[in-house]
Amino acid sequence: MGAKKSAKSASSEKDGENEWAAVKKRAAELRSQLQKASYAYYVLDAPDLPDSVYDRLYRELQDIETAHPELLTPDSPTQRVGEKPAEQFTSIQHNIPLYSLENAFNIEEYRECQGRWQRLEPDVAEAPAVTELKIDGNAIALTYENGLLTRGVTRGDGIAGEDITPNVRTIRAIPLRLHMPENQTPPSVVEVRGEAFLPLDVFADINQKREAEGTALFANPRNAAAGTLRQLDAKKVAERRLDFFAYTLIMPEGSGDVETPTDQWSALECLQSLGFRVNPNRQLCASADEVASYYDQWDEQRRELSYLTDGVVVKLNSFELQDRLGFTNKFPRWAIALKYPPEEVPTILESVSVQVGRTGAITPVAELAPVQLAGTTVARATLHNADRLAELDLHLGDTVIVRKAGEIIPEVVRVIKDLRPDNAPIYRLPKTCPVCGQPVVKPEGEAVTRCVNGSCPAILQGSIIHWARRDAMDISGLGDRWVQQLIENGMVKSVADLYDLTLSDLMKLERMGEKLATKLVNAIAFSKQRPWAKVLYGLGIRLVGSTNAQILADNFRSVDRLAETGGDAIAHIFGIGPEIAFSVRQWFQVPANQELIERLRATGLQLEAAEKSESSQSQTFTGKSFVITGTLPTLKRSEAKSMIEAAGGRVSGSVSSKTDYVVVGEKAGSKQEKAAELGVTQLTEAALLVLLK
Ligand code: 3B8
Repeated sequence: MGAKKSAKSASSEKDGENEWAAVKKRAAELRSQLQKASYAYYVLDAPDLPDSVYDRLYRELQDIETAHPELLTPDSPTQRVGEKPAEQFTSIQHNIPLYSLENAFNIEEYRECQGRWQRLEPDVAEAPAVTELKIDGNAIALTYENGLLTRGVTRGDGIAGEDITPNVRTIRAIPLRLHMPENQTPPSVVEVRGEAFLPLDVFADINQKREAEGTALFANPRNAAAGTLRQLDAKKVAERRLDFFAYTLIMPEGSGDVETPTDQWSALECLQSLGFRVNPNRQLCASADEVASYYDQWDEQRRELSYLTDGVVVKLNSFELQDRLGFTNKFPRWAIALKYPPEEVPTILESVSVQVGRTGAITPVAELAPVQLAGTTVARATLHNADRLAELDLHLGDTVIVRKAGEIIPEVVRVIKDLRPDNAPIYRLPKTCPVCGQPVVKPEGEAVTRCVNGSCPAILQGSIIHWARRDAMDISGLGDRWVQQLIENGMVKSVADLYDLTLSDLMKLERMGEKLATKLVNAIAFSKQRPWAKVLYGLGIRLVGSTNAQILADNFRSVDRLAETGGDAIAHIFGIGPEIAFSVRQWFQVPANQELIERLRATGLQLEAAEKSESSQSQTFTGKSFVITGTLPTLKRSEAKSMIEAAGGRVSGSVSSKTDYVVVGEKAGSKQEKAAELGVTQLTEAALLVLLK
């Protein structure tokens, strides 16, 4: 695709005017190629350009724009992230109000509503309706003038919203320029409305980060999306990976070369062809019965989606009929939200119990009057930690709202203070560990309260359960009830004791049969074969999750090497850093832990890496040399390095003619330039992962 020519070489070909014209043409070409690729990637879900090529084209365009700022256009793909934060959002009046939808809570209410419309317009009886998923996000309105995105506004109160244009520009599912067939003119003004939302995995990541930082958690993806849209720093918005589904197209007739749709179904198709992401799970329904089966079908199926839906939206398909029915002062008379039963319900807080985890973290748990919630009975819900408790200001006897979102365990989201009984006592976390009775501590700046007694039985129980995890030592059958008994009976005081358990020891446990006991003894014995990285993870050192354990095990091929290495040397491994290094150092300095290692060694566990397997001959990257530069989107460099090495490749620090591949990330500098100079193949992280597969 003639993408090789760089801005520089283009400029050396011709002079003056000619040169400028050529560069200008090239910039337009690049913009169009990048725009097409983004559309294929984000909207069609069918990438047609390798990331590496995309990145190269992107950078070429960036270079041109830096050299010739006059060629920079507002719809350039390089302009997705606004550099400077807006002062403040300005209020903007909507040309046409952003109405909200009337709610129906079951199919009967929908039929009643349809009956009311029908009394106004008898044609409603026979009229087809479009059903769409109701995305649980934030409505926004986008304006395109002569094909260019010029404005993005929140719903606000429906009459006026906030100008969040720089933030909207960071959303990849929103085109900066309408997609038009060659030589066709876009309409002079178009308004597109839709829902901006956060996918569930992105939401989970955000809250996980906030929990680690000790910042207040977002209650749900919708609030998180709303918070993100109103962020002042568009760069932060870009990091949050908002997504968007378009559902309304407002386009005056006879403007440009786009045919004005006459019904909702073709409007959705038109939106898609203009470059928007449109939810694919729509249906044209001929009757209320068909609406009912769509509603039932998605009540189940929506759980498989990567975003939250709280109902379906039913719209009469014909725009002509919509116009005849019009609006009440609040809602359209041709569309309704048919909601699913709420997954948040009120109940009474009866008491609070306290759990102690493997790290000593104290988690308050609400004991509730049982309620039906999303198909299950809920009697307990997490209160997370002391900070969250303080935020909620919980009193015993309070009416609280519990919520279950997807797979997540139920949690208490709010307290209805107006319903608080007189004299209801405030709940405070205990000052001592409920299991061992030792004082608990809450380090400044951390949200978590901890028991720091190394021999607290709760911590021991948690650490044994962690040790037995499938991704650690994989001891199947060692469940909570056995672990608890083993500890209570004094049979196990550390994970090393597991390896001394005999069949007859286990048979002493309540309800333990011979068959089960045999299985368990075998599973424990078998775990001695687990590799060093899994053992290291199983030890449960703070901040050493399974990935970090793998990195450490790859860099320190035995426990002795790791134990004798200074914190600095550990911290210098890519992906590890000082905090983790400190935690590792600290762990190995505790005499009890040193003894544990000696006992595990005596037991015959794998405390060093196995020799490289003989299969290394035929690995993907055998004999290939790699350089990694810049920040990769998801992998730490150390992770990329271990993956390359695991596939037989070598990773070095500098690019030379002997380098086979350069893996490039964000802010890749001179190494990438060198690679380009030498003609070394460049890979993005995505490309690397494909090759590794
Ligand atoms: C008219 C049509 C409001 C909406 C609408 O997924 C109107 O269509 C609206 F006045 O709010 N959350 C959707 C969704 C929301 C609306 C809609 N369609 N799919 C949604």
